[in-house]
Amino acid sequence: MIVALAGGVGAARMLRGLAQVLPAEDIVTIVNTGDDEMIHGLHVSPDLDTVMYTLAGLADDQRGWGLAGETWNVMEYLEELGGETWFRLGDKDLATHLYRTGRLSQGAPLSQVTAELAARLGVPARLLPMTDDEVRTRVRLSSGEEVSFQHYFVRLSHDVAISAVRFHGIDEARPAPGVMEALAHAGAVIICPSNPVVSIGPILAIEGVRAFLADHRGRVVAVSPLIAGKALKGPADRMLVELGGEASVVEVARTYADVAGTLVIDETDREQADLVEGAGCRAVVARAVMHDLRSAELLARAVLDAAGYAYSTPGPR
Ligand code: FO1
Repeated sequence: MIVALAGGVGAARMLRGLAQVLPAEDIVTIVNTGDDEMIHGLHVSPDLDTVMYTLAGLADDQRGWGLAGETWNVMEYLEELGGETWFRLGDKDLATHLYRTGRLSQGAPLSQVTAELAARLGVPARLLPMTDDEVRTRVRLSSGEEVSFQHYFVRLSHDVAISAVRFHGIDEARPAPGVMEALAHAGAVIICPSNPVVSIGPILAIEGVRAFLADHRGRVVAVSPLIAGKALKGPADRMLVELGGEASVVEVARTYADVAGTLVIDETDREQADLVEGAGCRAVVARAVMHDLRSAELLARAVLDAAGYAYSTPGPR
């Protein structure tokens, strides 16, 4: 069994690749919930939904969030009414949010609600929120104002400089049921190519997770979300620079060196392999851009090989 630590789109693609290679019951995914927020009174869990919809084959791959074939009647009417529509919830996606919020208000924990939704959507792999407790990523803009993560990411199109990030509630948060057990039984732990600061950072900050991985870093493999100094999607490259680092695989290695023995980097970053090793991670070079299912599968194989994880499905011809 392997455990994957996951944020949004990059992680979802990696997981789709892993699901081509391993039986679904051998994959447990621990998902960031720091991006969660209440919008229109509904509990939004963007990373959980991106992973869930992708593994169910329902995601809109172009947009990177929400459902394919979505309609927007509710948002259009809300706009006519003068309501706020900067965060767009499609008509079908709204049903997911009504279900989640309804069950949470009945007292069901997020891990339980996630399991229910995943089962209804036919997602075979296990999805665990990092915690059932409330953790909210807060972003300090260079103006000094502090805003919620979705305000920064969606409302401001992450087009503003930042000076700090913090995870409100992290000190009181405990790992969701199954998180530490999955890590304890994992033959390998994969840190998906997600934003190291705001997607993987909150998971590592949950009590016990960083210390556990540090003790088992030999079986932890991270995949760089930066390729030739750029994030394929989202602001990871700019965030690393604005927070005092650099946009490179070497910076990713510095961020993960205490928890991951190996960092998988793209072929275009091959020349930085020695610097990655100097920063504390063994460097493994692979094709890290996932354009389609095939390239995601090949990357998954490279990552499992880097972890020394034995799997039995035959390789591609
Ligand atoms: N991202 C946007 O850029 N605009 C949106 O209107 C938007 C709506 C949305 C609704 C549900 C959902 O699960 C995700 C949504 N996202 C939207 C994506 C999301 O906010 C971010 O991509 C993640 O938080 C970053 O991982």
